[in-house]
Amino acid sequence: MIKGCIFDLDGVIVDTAKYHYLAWKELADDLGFDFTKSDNEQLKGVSRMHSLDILLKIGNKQFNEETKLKFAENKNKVYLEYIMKMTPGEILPGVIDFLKELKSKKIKIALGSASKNAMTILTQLKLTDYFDTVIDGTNVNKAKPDPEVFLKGAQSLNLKPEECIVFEDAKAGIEAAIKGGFKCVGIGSIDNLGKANYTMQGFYGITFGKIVELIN
Ligand code: B16
Ligand code: MG
Repeated sequence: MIKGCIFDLDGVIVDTAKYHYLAWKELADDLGFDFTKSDNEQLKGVSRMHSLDILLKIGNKQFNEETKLKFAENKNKVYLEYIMKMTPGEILPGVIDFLKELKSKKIKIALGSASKNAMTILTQLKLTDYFDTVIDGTNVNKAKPDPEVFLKGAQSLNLKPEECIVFEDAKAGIEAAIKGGFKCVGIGSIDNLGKANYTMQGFYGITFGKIVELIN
């Protein structure tokens, strides 16, 4: 029986990928190479430092650790400027109704994100009260596709993995959920997320009851 839901943040609750893109692009521009929106797809769900490594590989650039840490810190400053301007109007369609339905049915709610900025984003979107627990980039050691973030989420909700559904937009996140023994729903294209128990474009027009039916 499903007793909990664990949500990824970027790409599931809000589209922060566009702000990550603009901030990384600023760095690429400074370093003198092209970074396209399609390149940005490779950074979804990936940690900040790993994202930087991918970006530098695209630009064929190499730097020492100290410089890389500075780049990442600067990128985060730029990213946070965008985040601080976000409003609850940017929450993806259907998300609030879905969270309200979960609350009314006493289904527990966790966040399972790679982002170190997750709490700032939830606060900015006025969503913190919906979450029973938040597991993010500040309290995990192993990045997705390792299941650590979701296992910690389930543990913190006092639930077993098989009692939870993970909602994820990144392939690595779906792999993490499967490895951890969770049911999972992919948010996005079936081409990318085909391993999920069910894939949908977003939460608009769907209910928790319907999803439970579909994944069984
Ligand atoms: P930060 P998610 C991920 O969030 C993003 O998809 C990914 O693009 C980003 O690099 C990562 O968070 C780290 O973010 O720099 O804020 O710590 O999809 O796991 O919610
Ligand atoms: Mg994501």
